[in-house]
Amino acid sequence: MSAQARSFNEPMPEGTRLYRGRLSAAQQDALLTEVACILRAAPLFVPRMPKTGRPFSVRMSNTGPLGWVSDKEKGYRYEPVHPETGAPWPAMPDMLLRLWEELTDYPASPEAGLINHYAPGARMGLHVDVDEEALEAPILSVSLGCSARFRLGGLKRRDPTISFDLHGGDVLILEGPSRLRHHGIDRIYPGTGVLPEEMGEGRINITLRRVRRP
Ligand code: MD3
Ligand code: FE
Repeated sequence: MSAQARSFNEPMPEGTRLYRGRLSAAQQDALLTEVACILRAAPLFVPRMPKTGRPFSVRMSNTGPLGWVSDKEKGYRYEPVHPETGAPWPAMPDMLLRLWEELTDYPASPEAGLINHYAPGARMGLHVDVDEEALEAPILSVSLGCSARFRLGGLKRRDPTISFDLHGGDVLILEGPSRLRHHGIDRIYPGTGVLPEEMGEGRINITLRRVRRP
């Protein structure tokens, strides 16, 4: 059996829930239309690593009251406005708020919807998400467009990892004992999905996060 076939059926660790094909093709199209509208008001920007200023290969934007940003000078943080336009982030689509309500039992709304855009060749190295004060809240991720190879590790950087593919329409929830796991995107698979014309070829991932404790 190939590694790919084996990992496909791998049981998810505790606190990791994968809803394959949770969004229908029509729902994915509707959400992508909303994302296109958000990106016209809040264009994708290139985040930079703290201290070195090295650019990410993924471009980002945000929806909701807070957005994740990063630059050389001030590093990783949440801000209420776009780093280049200074405008507040566009409101979070109802569809995403409803998905959060339906799939999580967290008693408050997500504050940040981080939009990641992966062009062919873009990747995201293994990392943990720890910039949120509300670490007891789940993270909900929606994949759109091209498929990607996702890697999920443990609490320590060198812990063993499992890999599986995320496709357009998949929803992944990370909570409890999985909330602080390392994770990353090794690659996207060009030609496996479509985005609206103005976004070019690639993959969009939206992660919903609660930042402050309610
Ligand atoms: C596992 N994004 O924006 S989403 C990120 O596909 C990020 O764009 C990836 O990692 C992407 O920080 C992965 C799935 C995800 C999100 C948060 C997690 C997996 C996670 C937090 C803990 C463990
Ligand atoms: Fe992450």
